[in-house]
Amino acid sequence: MLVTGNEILQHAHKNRYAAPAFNVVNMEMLQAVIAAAEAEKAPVLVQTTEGALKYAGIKYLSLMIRYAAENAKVPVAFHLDHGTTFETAIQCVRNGWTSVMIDGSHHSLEENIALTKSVTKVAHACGVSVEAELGRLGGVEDNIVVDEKDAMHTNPAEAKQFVAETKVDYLAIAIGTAHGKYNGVPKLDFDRLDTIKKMLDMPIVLHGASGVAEDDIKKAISLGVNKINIDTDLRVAFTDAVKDVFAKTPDEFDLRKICGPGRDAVKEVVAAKMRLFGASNKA
Ligand code: TD4
Ligand code: ZN
Ligand code: CA
Repeated sequence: MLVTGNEILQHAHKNRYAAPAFNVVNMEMLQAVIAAAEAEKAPVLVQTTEGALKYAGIKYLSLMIRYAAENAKVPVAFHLDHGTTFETAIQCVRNGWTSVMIDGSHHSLEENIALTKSVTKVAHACGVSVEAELGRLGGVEDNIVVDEKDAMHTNPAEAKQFVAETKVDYLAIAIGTAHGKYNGVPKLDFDRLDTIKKMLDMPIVLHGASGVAEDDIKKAISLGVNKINIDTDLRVAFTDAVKDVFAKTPDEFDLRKICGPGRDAVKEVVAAKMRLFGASNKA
């Protein structure tokens, strides 16, 4: 069934687990996520970036994902990941998304507050939940030194002010993760997470979670992370399976025999993440 992001994240916040959020760009990724969620009896967020909207088209994604969510046996929220403008966020609200992220993390605090506020005002009036971000995620190649790290990671006092002024439903924070593949092993700032969770007492979101050690994921959940974004691990699972098809049958040209194994591989990774996040059997 299609639900708002808030319905899933409030349940996760109260029951101290993390709802998984997976990026999809096509039918195979979507079907893999929904099939795994049903098999694991897990609530799930299906999310699309602006890049996905550009690739597939807003109407294609909207109709396909709404159909999948409405017919799923588990709660599914339909989320915009890293929306950068008021216009994109509201276009998604108009086209059936039930949760939108407005990412003003590259702006000044004041500008981030103003942008986020403009989105929460309209989205909340339409019954759509809102995620925002404060602090900056590392780039994958960044070799961040300690003082820079302190400047980039989410400031707890600012987070408190940000949430009070913007009325966002859940907040993405920067504690040392990065999007994409890591060069080394990321070191997470757990004390900061603990402080922010205690000060805010609301659902917290962790981005860039592909490649983070399983024990660190578990620790982050125990300290109050309630939504975890995974993209890279799914891309790798899909493409590894496709590479395997071509390694075994280099002349294959039936798309179903190429993308089908990709879909199966993604389903397995999604199910494993759901178990790791404590989301299995929470639907
Ligand atoms: O928000 N995300 C996913 C980012 C996806 C970027 O997609 P585009 O290429 O369309 O912009 C995450 O936090 C996931 O991070 P991960 O480390 O798992 O990839
Ligand atoms: Zn992200
Ligand atoms: Ca990552």
